[in-house]
Amino acid sequence: MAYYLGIDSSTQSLKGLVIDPSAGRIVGDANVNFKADLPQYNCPDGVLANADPLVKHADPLMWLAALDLMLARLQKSGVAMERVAAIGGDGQQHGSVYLNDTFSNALAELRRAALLPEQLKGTLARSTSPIWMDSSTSAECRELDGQFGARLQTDTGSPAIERFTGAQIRKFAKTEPERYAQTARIHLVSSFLCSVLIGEDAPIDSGDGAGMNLLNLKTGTWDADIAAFTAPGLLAKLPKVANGVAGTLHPYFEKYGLRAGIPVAVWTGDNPASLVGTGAWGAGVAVVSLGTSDTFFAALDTFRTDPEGCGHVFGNPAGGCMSLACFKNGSLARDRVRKEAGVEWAFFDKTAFEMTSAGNGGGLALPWFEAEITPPVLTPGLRANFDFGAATPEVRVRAAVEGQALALRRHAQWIGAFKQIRVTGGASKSPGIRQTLADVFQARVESIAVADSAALGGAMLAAHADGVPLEQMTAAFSPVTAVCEPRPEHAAVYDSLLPVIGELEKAMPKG
Ligand code: XUL
Repeated sequence: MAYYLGIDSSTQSLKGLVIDPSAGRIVGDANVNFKADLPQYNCPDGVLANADPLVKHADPLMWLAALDLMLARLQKSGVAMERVAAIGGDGQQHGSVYLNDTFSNALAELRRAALLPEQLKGTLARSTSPIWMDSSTSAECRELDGQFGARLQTDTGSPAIERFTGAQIRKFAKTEPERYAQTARIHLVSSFLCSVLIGEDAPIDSGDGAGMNLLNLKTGTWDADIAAFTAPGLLAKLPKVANGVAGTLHPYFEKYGLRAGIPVAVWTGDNPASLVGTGAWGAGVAVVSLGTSDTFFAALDTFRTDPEGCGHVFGNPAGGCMSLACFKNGSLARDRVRKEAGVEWAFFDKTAFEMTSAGNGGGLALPWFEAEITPPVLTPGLRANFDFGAATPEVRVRAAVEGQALALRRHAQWIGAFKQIRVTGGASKSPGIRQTLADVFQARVESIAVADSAALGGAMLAAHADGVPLEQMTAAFSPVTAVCEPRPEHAAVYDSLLPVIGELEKAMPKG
Protein backbone atom coordinates (compact mmCIF):
# COMPACT_ATOMS: atom_id res chain seq x y z
CA MET A 1 0.00 0.00 0.00
CA ALA A 2 0.98 3.67 -0.18
CA TYR A 3 3.86 5.03 1.91
CA TYR A 4 4.25 8.68 3.03
CA LEU A 5 7.50 10.49 3.71
CA GLY A 6 7.83 13.20 6.38
CA ILE A 7 10.98 15.39 6.54
CA ASP A 8 11.93 17.46 9.61
CA SER A 9 14.61 20.13 9.07
CA SER A 10 15.41 21.07 12.66
CA THR A 11 18.20 23.10 14.29
CA GLN A 12 20.83 20.38 14.69
CA SER A 13 19.75 17.73 12.19
CA LEU A 14 17.51 16.77 9.26
CA LYS A 15 15.42 13.60 9.54
CA GLY A 16 13.15 11.58 7.30
CA LEU A 17 10.45 9.14 8.41
CA VAL A 18 8.36 6.87 6.16
CA ILE A 19 4.97 5.58 7.29
CA ASP A 20 2.57 2.98 5.94
CA PRO A 21 -0.86 4.10 7.30
CA SER A 22 -2.72 1.04 6.00
CA ALA A 23 -0.47 -1.24 8.08
CA GLY A 24 -0.05 1.32 10.91
CA ARG A 25 3.74 0.88 10.64
CA ILE A 26 6.83 3.05 10.38
CA VAL A 27 8.73 1.49 7.50
CA GLY A 28 11.93 3.53 7.48
CA ASP A 29 13.88 6.51 8.73
CA ALA A 30 17.17 8.31 8.11
CA ASN A 31 18.96 11.07 9.94
CA VAL A 32 21.67 13.61 9.08
CA ASN A 33 23.39 15.29 12.00
CA PHE A 34 25.02 18.62 11.08
CA LYS A 35 27.91 18.23 13.52
CA ALA A 36 28.81 14.65 12.66
CA ASP A 37 27.86 14.47 8.98
CA LEU A 38 28.37 17.96 7.53
CA PRO A 39 31.27 19.54 9.49
CA GLN A 40 32.39 21.47 6.38
CA TYR A 41 29.48 23.92 6.92
CA ASN A 42 30.85 24.99 10.33
CA CYS A 43 27.44 24.86 12.05
CA PRO A 44 28.04 22.14 14.67
CA ASP A 45 24.96 23.00 16.77
CA GLY A 46 23.16 24.33 13.71
CA VAL A 47 24.65 27.84 14.08
CA LEU A 48 27.63 29.68 12.53
CA ALA A 49 30.10 31.22 14.97
CA ASN A 50 29.63 34.97 15.45
CA ALA A 51 31.41 37.53 17.64
CA ASP A 52 28.04 38.95 18.71
CA PRO A 53 26.33 36.43 21.05
CA LEU A 54 22.91 37.73 19.97
CA VAL A 55 23.50 36.94 16.26
CA LYS A 56 22.62 33.36 15.27
CA HIS A 57 22.80 32.49 11.58
CA ALA A 58 23.13 29.19 9.69
CA ASP A 59 24.29 28.25 6.20
CA PRO A 60 21.20 27.43 4.10
CA LEU A 61 23.35 25.32 1.73
CA MET A 62 23.85 22.93 4.67
CA TRP A 63 20.10 22.23 4.75
CA LEU A 64 20.22 21.39 1.03
CA ALA A 65 23.24 19.10 1.52
CA ALA A 66 21.38 17.41 4.38
CA LEU A 67 18.31 16.84 2.16
CA ASP A 68 20.45 15.10 -0.49
CA LEU A 69 22.28 13.03 2.12
CA MET A 70 19.15 12.02 4.06
CA LEU A 71 17.37 10.84 0.90
CA ALA A 72 20.47 8.88 -0.22
CA ARG A 73 20.60 7.22 3.23
CA LEU A 74 16.90 6.42 3.20
CA GLN A 75 17.23 4.78 -0.22
CA LYS A 76 20.31 2.86 0.89
CA SER A 77 18.48 1.57 3.97
CA GLY A 78 16.26 -0.45 1.63
CA VAL A 79 12.95 1.45 1.96
CA ALA A 80 10.78 0.94 -1.16
CA MET A 81 11.08 4.60 -2.22
CA GLU A 82 8.84 4.01 -5.27
CA ARG A 83 5.94 3.32 -2.90
CA VAL A 84 6.06 6.84 -1.45
CA ALA A 85 2.78 8.43 -2.61
CA ALA A 86 3.22 11.91 -1.10
CA ILE A 87 5.76 13.95 0.88
CA GLY A 88 5.25 16.43 3.73
CA GLY A 89 7.62 18.21 6.04
CA ASP A 90 8.49 20.96 8.46
CA GLY A 91 11.32 23.28 9.34
CA GLN A 92 12.66 25.00 12.44
CA GLN A 93 10.42 28.06 12.74
CA HIS A 94 11.18 31.73 11.96
CA GLY A 95 14.47 31.16 10.03
CA SER A 96 14.54 32.88 6.63
CA VAL A 97 16.27 32.31 3.28
CA TYR A 98 16.90 35.18 0.83
CA LEU A 99 16.84 34.30 -2.89
CA ASN A 100 17.64 36.34 -6.00
CA ASP A 101 15.69 36.36 -9.26
CA THR A 102 17.49 33.29 -10.62
CA PHE A 103 15.89 31.00 -7.99
CA SER A 104 12.78 30.04 -9.99
CA ASN A 105 14.72 29.05 -13.12
CA ALA A 106 17.41 27.21 -11.17
CA LEU A 107 14.72 25.16 -9.41
CA ALA A 108 12.97 24.26 -12.64
CA GLU A 109 16.28 23.22 -14.23
CA LEU A 110 17.69 21.04 -11.41
CA ARG A 111 19.90 18.29 -12.94
CA ARG A 112 20.17 14.81 -11.45
CA ALA A 113 23.92 14.71 -12.21
CA ALA A 114 24.81 17.31 -9.57
CA LEU A 115 23.93 17.90 -5.91
CA LEU A 116 21.56 20.63 -4.64
CA PRO A 117 24.08 22.98 -2.92
CA GLU A 118 26.21 23.46 -6.02
CA GLN A 119 23.15 24.00 -8.24
CA LEU A 120 21.44 26.49 -5.93
CA LYS A 121 24.45 28.33 -4.44
CA GLY A 122 24.18 31.14 -7.00
CA THR A 123 20.52 31.78 -6.15
CA LEU A 124 21.21 33.11 -2.63
CA ALA A 125 20.89 36.89 -2.29
CA ARG A 126 22.23 36.50 1.26
CA SER A 127 24.72 33.76 2.05
CA THR A 128 23.48 33.15 5.62
CA SER A 129 20.06 32.65 7.20
CA PRO A 130 19.07 34.15 10.56
CA ILE A 131 17.44 31.39 12.63
CA TRP A 132 15.08 31.26 15.63
CA MET A 133 17.94 31.57 18.14
CA ASP A 134 18.81 35.10 16.94
CA SER A 135 17.98 37.91 19.40
CA SER A 136 19.75 40.78 17.62
CA THR A 137 16.69 42.73 16.41
CA SER A 138 15.45 44.54 19.54
CA ALA A 139 15.66 47.95 17.79
CA GLU A 140 13.48 46.71 14.92
CA CYS A 141 10.99 45.18 17.39
CA ARG A 142 10.61 48.51 19.18
CA GLU A 143 10.00 50.21 15.79
CA LEU A 144 7.29 47.68 14.91
CA ASP A 145 5.73 48.02 18.37
CA GLY A 146 5.82 51.82 18.09
CA GLN A 147 4.05 51.74 14.73
CA PHE A 148 1.38 49.10 15.39
CA GLY A 149 1.06 48.79 19.19
CA ALA A 150 -1.33 46.13 20.45
CA ARG A 151 -2.64 45.38 16.92
CA LEU A 152 0.53 43.40 16.21
CA GLN A 153 -0.42 40.84 18.85
CA THR A 154 -4.18 40.77 18.30
CA ASP A 155 -3.83 40.42 14.50
CA THR A 156 -0.61 38.40 14.02
CA GLY A 157 -0.80 36.36 17.27
CA SER A 158 2.41 37.76 18.82
CA PRO A 159 3.87 41.14 19.74
CA ALA A 160 7.14 42.03 17.96
CA ILE A 161 9.70 39.34 18.88
CA GLU A 162 13.42 39.33 18.05
CA ARG A 163 13.53 35.93 16.31
CA PHE A 164 10.34 36.47 14.29
CA THR A 165 10.98 36.85 10.58
CA GLY A 166 9.48 40.36 10.21
CA ALA A 167 12.02 41.98 12.57
CA GLN A 168 14.80 39.95 10.92
CA ILE A 169 13.80 41.14 7.43
CA ARG A 170 13.59 44.75 8.64
CA LYS A 171 17.11 44.56 10.07
CA PHE A 172 18.46 43.09 6.80
CA ALA A 173 16.73 45.77 4.70
CA LYS A 174 18.11 48.52 6.97
CA THR A 175 21.67 47.24 7.29
CA GLU A 176 22.21 45.71 3.82
CA PRO A 177 19.83 47.64 1.51
CA GLU A 178 21.64 46.57 -1.68
CA ARG A 179 21.42 42.89 -0.96
CA TYR A 180 17.85 43.32 0.20
CA ALA A 181 17.08 44.99 -3.15
CA GLN A 182 18.59 41.97 -4.93
CA THR A 183 16.26 39.67 -2.98
CA ALA A 184 13.37 38.55 -5.17
CA ARG A 185 11.91 35.98 -2.76
CA ILE A 186 12.07 35.42 1.01
CA HIS A 187 11.28 31.90 2.19
CA LEU A 188 11.04 30.31 5.60
CA VAL A 189 13.19 27.19 6.13
CA SER A 190 10.02 25.14 5.59
CA SER A 191 8.87 26.78 2.36
CA PHE A 192 12.46 26.91 1.01
CA LEU A 193 12.91 23.15 1.23
CA CYS A 194 9.36 22.52 -0.02
CA SER A 195 10.16 24.75 -3.05
CA VAL A 196 13.22 22.65 -3.81
CA LEU A 197 11.13 19.46 -3.73
CA ILE A 198 8.50 20.81 -6.15
CA GLY A 199 10.92 22.77 -8.34
CA GLU A 200 9.00 26.04 -7.97
CA ASP A 201 8.13 28.61 -5.30
CA ALA A 202 6.12 26.89 -2.57
CA PRO A 203 3.57 28.62 -0.34
CA ILE A 204 4.01 29.26 3.40
CA ASP A 205 1.38 27.64 5.65
CA SER A 206 -0.54 29.40 8.43
CA GLY A 207 1.32 27.37 11.09
CA ASP A 208 4.78 28.61 10.16
CA GLY A 209 3.62 31.89 8.56
CA ALA A 210 2.27 33.03 11.95
CA GLY A 211 5.85 33.07 13.24
CA MET A 212 6.72 36.12 11.13
CA ASN A 213 4.66 38.99 12.65
CA LEU A 214 3.42 39.48 9.08
CA LEU A 215 0.44 37.13 8.73
CA ASN A 216 -2.94 38.49 9.75
CA LEU A 217 -4.60 35.53 11.46
CA LYS A 218 -8.02 37.15 11.15
CA THR A 219 -7.85 37.38 7.34
CA GLY A 220 -5.52 34.41 6.78
CA THR A 221 -3.29 36.45 4.49
CA TRP A 222 -0.28 38.80 4.64
CA ASP A 223 -1.05 42.08 6.40
CA ALA A 224 -0.25 44.65 3.70
CA ASP A 225 0.28 47.57 6.14
CA ILE A 226 2.61 45.64 8.42
CA ALA A 227 4.55 44.27 5.43
CA ALA A 228 4.92 47.77 3.93
CA PHE A 229 6.28 49.18 7.18
CA THR A 230 8.55 46.16 7.81
CA ALA A 231 10.61 46.63 4.63
CA PRO A 232 10.22 48.31 1.22
CA GLY A 233 8.43 46.20 -1.38
CA LEU A 234 8.20 43.24 1.02
CA LEU A 235 4.77 41.98 -0.02
CA ALA A 236 6.04 41.16 -3.53
CA LYS A 237 8.95 39.17 -2.06
CA LEU A 238 6.73 36.87 0.05
CA PRO A 239 5.31 33.59 -1.29
CA LYS A 240 1.57 32.87 -1.17
CA VAL A 241 -0.07 31.64 2.06
CA ALA A 242 -1.79 28.26 1.62
CA ASN A 243 -2.37 24.93 3.34
CA GLY A 244 -2.83 21.57 1.56
CA VAL A 245 -0.85 20.51 -1.53
CA ALA A 246 2.07 22.74 -2.65
CA GLY A 247 2.84 21.02 -5.97
CA THR A 248 4.36 17.82 -7.33
CA LEU A 249 7.80 16.29 -6.90
CA HIS A 250 10.51 17.49 -9.34
CA PRO A 251 12.19 14.77 -11.50
CA TYR A 252 15.54 15.60 -9.75
CA PHE A 253 14.44 13.36 -6.87
CA GLU A 254 14.05 10.29 -9.11
CA LYS A 255 17.76 9.74 -8.39
CA TYR A 256 16.73 8.65 -4.88
CA GLY A 257 14.14 6.20 -6.21
CA LEU A 258 11.17 8.53 -5.61
CA ARG A 259 8.49 8.93 -8.29
CA ALA A 260 8.39 12.37 -9.95
CA GLY A 261 4.93 13.94 -9.94
CA ILE A 262 3.74 12.72 -6.51
CA PRO A 263 2.06 15.43 -4.40
CA VAL A 264 4.12 17.42 -1.91
CA ALA A 265 2.12 18.96 0.97
CA VAL A 266 2.80 22.56 2.01
CA TRP A 267 5.43 22.34 4.76
CA THR A 268 4.79 23.75 8.22
CA GLY A 269 6.86 24.70 11.29
CA ASP A 270 8.37 22.03 13.54
CA ASN A 271 6.03 22.82 16.46
CA PRO A 272 2.80 22.74 14.39
CA ALA A 273 4.05 19.48 12.79
CA SER A 274 4.73 18.09 16.25
CA LEU A 275 1.20 19.02 17.37
CA VAL A 276 -0.03 16.68 14.62
CA GLY A 277 2.58 13.97 15.25
CA THR A 278 1.89 13.77 18.99
CA GLY A 279 -1.83 13.39 18.30
CA ALA A 280 -2.59 16.61 20.20
CA TRP A 281 -4.11 18.46 17.23
CA GLY A 282 -7.57 18.43 18.91
CA ALA A 283 -8.27 20.52 22.06
CA GLY A 284 -7.62 19.15 25.57
CA VAL A 285 -4.08 17.70 25.42
CA ALA A 286 -0.96 19.84 25.83
CA VAL A 287 2.51 18.97 24.54
CA VAL A 288 5.91 19.63 26.09
CA SER A 289 8.65 19.23 23.49
CA LEU A 290 12.15 19.00 24.97
CA GLY A 291 14.53 19.63 22.07
CA THR A 292 17.08 22.30 21.15
CA SER A 293 14.29 24.61 22.29
CA ASP A 294 11.81 23.55 24.96
CA THR A 295 8.25 24.33 23.93
CA PHE A 296 4.80 24.03 25.47
CA PHE A 297 1.91 24.02 23.02
CA ALA A 298 -1.69 22.96 22.54
CA ALA A 299 -4.55 23.36 20.08
CA LEU A 300 -6.63 26.43 21.00
CA ASP A 301 -10.42 26.10 21.17
CA THR A 302 -10.79 29.88 20.81
CA PHE A 303 -8.35 32.55 19.60
CA ARG A 304 -6.68 34.22 22.59
CA THR A 305 -3.27 35.78 23.17
CA ASP A 306 -0.80 35.80 26.06
CA PRO A 307 -1.53 38.82 28.33
CA GLU A 308 2.18 38.83 29.32
CA GLY A 309 3.20 39.01 25.64
CA CYS A 310 5.66 36.09 25.77
CA GLY A 311 3.58 33.37 24.07
CA HIS A 312 2.34 32.98 20.49
CA VAL A 313 -0.63 31.92 18.43
CA PHE A 314 0.10 29.95 15.25
CA GLY A 315 -2.17 28.23 12.72
CA ASN A 316 -2.95 24.59 13.59
CA PRO A 317 -2.29 22.46 10.47
CA ALA A 318 -5.36 20.39 11.40
CA GLY A 319 -7.53 23.55 11.39
CA GLY A 320 -7.99 26.51 13.75
CA CYS A 321 -5.14 27.80 15.93
CA MET A 322 -2.53 26.59 18.39
CA SER A 323 -0.73 28.30 21.25
CA LEU A 324 2.99 28.11 22.02
CA ALA A 325 5.55 29.18 24.61
CA CYS A 326 9.19 28.74 23.54
CA PHE A 327 12.31 28.55 25.74
CA LYS A 328 15.70 28.91 24.06
CA ASN A 329 17.76 27.22 26.78
CA GLY A 330 16.63 23.63 26.23
CA SER A 331 18.79 20.61 25.39
CA LEU A 332 22.08 22.50 24.91
CA ALA A 333 21.66 24.04 28.39
CA ARG A 334 20.83 20.66 29.98
CA ASP A 335 23.92 19.20 28.34
CA ARG A 336 26.11 21.98 29.72
CA VAL A 337 24.72 21.50 33.26
CA ARG A 338 25.42 17.76 32.86
CA LYS A 339 29.00 18.27 31.63
CA GLU A 340 29.83 20.85 34.30
CA ALA A 341 28.44 18.57 37.01
CA GLY A 342 30.60 15.76 35.57
CA VAL A 343 27.74 13.23 35.32
CA GLU A 344 26.17 10.91 32.72
CA TRP A 345 22.58 11.18 31.44
CA ALA A 346 21.59 8.32 33.76
CA PHE A 347 21.92 10.85 36.55
CA PHE A 348 18.99 12.82 35.03
CA ASP A 349 16.99 9.62 34.60
CA LYS A 350 17.05 8.58 38.24
CA THR A 351 20.05 9.14 40.50
CA ALA A 352 19.80 12.91 41.03
CA PHE A 353 16.13 12.58 42.00
CA GLU A 354 16.75 9.71 44.43
CA MET A 355 19.50 11.67 46.20
CA THR A 356 17.44 14.87 46.65
CA SER A 357 13.82 15.69 47.48
CA ALA A 358 11.03 17.52 45.60
CA GLY A 359 11.59 21.26 45.73
CA ASN A 360 15.35 20.85 46.31
CA GLY A 361 15.06 22.61 49.68
CA GLY A 362 14.01 25.75 47.76
CA GLY A 363 17.17 25.82 45.57
CA LEU A 364 16.26 26.65 41.96
CA ALA A 365 18.27 27.46 38.83
CA LEU A 366 17.54 28.78 35.35
CA PRO A 367 20.34 27.58 33.03
CA TRP A 368 20.25 30.59 30.71
CA PHE A 369 23.60 30.12 29.02
CA GLU A 370 22.12 31.91 25.99
CA ALA A 371 19.87 34.99 25.96
CA GLU A 372 16.41 33.66 26.83
CA ILE A 373 13.21 33.98 24.78
CA THR A 374 10.62 33.32 27.56
CA PRO A 375 10.72 35.72 29.27
CA PRO A 376 12.76 37.89 26.84
CA VAL A 377 16.10 38.41 28.65
CA LEU A 378 19.10 39.49 26.58
CA THR A 379 21.81 39.08 29.23
CA PRO A 380 22.87 35.44 29.22
CA GLY A 381 24.12 33.64 32.32
CA LEU A 382 22.86 31.04 34.77
CA ARG A 383 20.49 32.34 37.46
CA ALA A 384 20.30 30.55 40.83
CA ASN A 385 19.07 31.45 44.33
CA PHE A 386 21.97 29.53 45.95
CA ASP A 387 25.67 28.90 45.29
CA PHE A 388 25.18 26.70 42.23
CA GLY A 389 28.87 26.25 41.43
CA ALA A 390 29.64 24.95 44.92
CA ALA A 391 26.67 22.54 45.06
CA THR A 392 26.80 18.78 44.56
CA PRO A 393 25.95 17.35 41.09
CA GLU A 394 22.56 16.01 42.28
CA VAL A 395 21.50 19.38 43.70
CA ARG A 396 22.58 21.17 40.50
CA VAL A 397 20.70 18.73 38.26
CA ARG A 398 17.47 18.90 40.29
CA ALA A 399 17.70 22.72 40.51
CA ALA A 400 17.99 23.05 36.72
CA VAL A 401 15.34 20.43 35.85
CA GLU A 402 12.84 21.84 38.37
CA GLY A 403 13.70 25.41 37.30
CA GLN A 404 12.96 24.60 33.65
CA ALA A 405 9.71 22.75 34.55
CA LEU A 406 8.48 25.61 36.77
CA ALA A 407 9.25 28.15 34.04
CA LEU A 408 7.24 26.02 31.57
CA ARG A 409 4.30 25.94 34.02
CA ARG A 410 4.50 29.67 34.75
CA HIS A 411 4.46 30.71 31.08
CA ALA A 412 1.85 28.15 30.00
CA GLN A 413 -0.78 29.46 32.41
CA TRP A 414 -2.48 31.59 29.74
CA ILE A 415 -2.89 28.52 27.54
CA GLY A 416 -4.94 26.66 30.13
CA ALA A 417 -4.74 24.12 32.97
CA PHE A 418 -4.14 20.65 31.55
CA LYS A 419 -4.52 17.31 33.29
CA GLN A 420 -2.90 15.48 30.36
CA ILE A 421 0.49 16.44 28.87
CA ARG A 422 2.23 14.54 26.09
CA VAL A 423 6.03 14.74 25.96
CA THR A 424 8.32 14.51 22.96
CA GLY A 425 11.92 15.34 22.01
CA GLY A 426 15.22 13.85 23.16
CA ALA A 427 15.04 14.71 26.89
CA SER A 428 11.50 13.28 27.16
CA LYS A 429 13.15 9.85 27.23
CA SER A 430 14.39 10.63 30.77
CA PRO A 431 12.04 9.21 33.48
CA GLY A 432 13.42 11.71 36.02
CA ILE A 433 12.55 14.68 33.80
CA ARG A 434 9.10 13.25 32.97
CA GLN A 435 8.25 12.65 36.66
CA THR A 436 9.36 16.20 37.52
CA LEU A 437 7.00 17.57 34.85
CA ALA A 438 4.14 15.41 36.18
CA ASP A 439 4.71 16.66 39.74
CA VAL A 440 5.25 20.32 38.82
CA PHE A 441 2.14 20.47 36.56
CA GLN A 442 0.16 17.95 38.68
CA ALA A 443 -0.78 16.36 35.35
CA ARG A 444 -0.52 12.89 33.83
CA VAL A 445 2.57 12.92 31.57
CA GLU A 446 2.34 10.58 28.59
CA SER A 447 5.10 9.39 26.26
CA ILE A 448 4.38 8.27 22.71
CA ALA A 449 6.22 5.66 20.65
CA VAL A 450 7.85 7.99 18.10
CA ALA A 451 10.56 10.30 19.41
CA ASP A 452 10.56 12.44 16.28
CA SER A 453 6.99 13.70 16.39
CA ALA A 454 7.73 16.56 13.94
CA ALA A 455 8.82 14.24 11.09
CA LEU A 456 5.88 11.97 11.93
CA GLY A 457 3.55 14.99 11.75
CA GLY A 458 5.02 15.86 8.32
CA ALA A 459 4.35 12.31 7.09
CA MET A 460 0.81 12.39 8.52
CA LEU A 461 0.11 15.73 6.80
CA ALA A 462 1.32 14.22 3.50
CA ALA A 463 -1.04 11.25 3.94
CA HIS A 464 -3.84 13.58 5.02
CA ALA A 465 -3.40 15.65 1.83
CA ASP A 466 -3.81 12.31 -0.01
CA GLY A 467 -7.10 11.56 1.76
CA VAL A 468 -6.05 9.50 4.83
CA PRO A 469 -7.97 10.67 7.97
CA LEU A 470 -5.78 12.13 10.75
CA GLU A 471 -7.82 10.22 13.40
CA GLN A 472 -6.83 6.87 11.87
CA MET A 473 -3.13 7.78 11.86
CA THR A 474 -3.17 9.21 15.39
CA ALA A 475 -4.54 5.93 16.73
CA ALA A 476 -1.91 3.94 14.83
CA PHE A 477 1.21 6.09 15.24
CA SER A 478 0.79 8.12 18.43
CA PRO A 479 -0.30 5.54 21.03
CA VAL A 480 0.71 6.28 24.63
CA THR A 481 3.59 3.98 25.61
CA ALA A 482 4.45 5.14 29.15
CA VAL A 483 2.74 7.28 31.78
CA CYS A 484 4.05 9.26 34.77
CA GLU A 485 1.25 9.99 37.23
CA PRO A 486 1.52 13.19 39.32
CA ARG A 487 2.24 12.68 43.05
CA PRO A 488 -0.28 14.87 44.95
CA GLU A 489 2.00 15.04 48.00
CA HIS A 490 4.37 17.28 45.99
CA ALA A 491 1.70 19.74 44.76
CA ALA A 492 2.13 22.24 47.62
CA VAL A 493 5.91 22.55 47.34
CA TYR A 494 5.74 23.37 43.62
CA ASP A 495 2.84 25.81 44.11
CA SER A 496 5.02 27.64 46.63
CA LEU A 497 8.00 27.73 44.24
CA LEU A 498 6.07 29.28 41.33
CA PRO A 499 6.53 32.87 42.60
CA VAL A 500 10.19 32.06 43.41
CA ILE A 501 10.89 31.20 39.76
CA GLY A 502 9.21 34.48 38.79
CA GLU A 503 11.67 36.37 41.03
CA LEU A 504 14.62 34.40 39.66
CA GLU A 505 13.67 35.38 36.11
CA LYS A 506 14.23 39.02 37.11
CA ALA A 507 17.62 38.40 38.75
CA MET A 508 20.97 39.11 37.08
CA PRO A 509 23.47 36.27 36.55
CA LYS A 510 26.02 35.82 39.31
CA GLY A 511 29.70 35.28 38.63
C1 XUL B 1 9.29 28.33 18.20
C2 XUL B 1 10.77 28.38 18.11
C3 XUL B 1 11.53 27.10 18.21
C4 XUL B 1 11.97 26.61 16.86
C5 XUL B 1 12.89 25.43 17.06
O1 XUL B 1 8.70 29.58 18.22
O2 XUL B 1 11.37 29.40 17.97
O3 XUL B 1 10.79 26.11 18.87
O4 XUL B 1 10.85 26.29 16.06
O5 XUL B 1 13.09 24.69 15.97
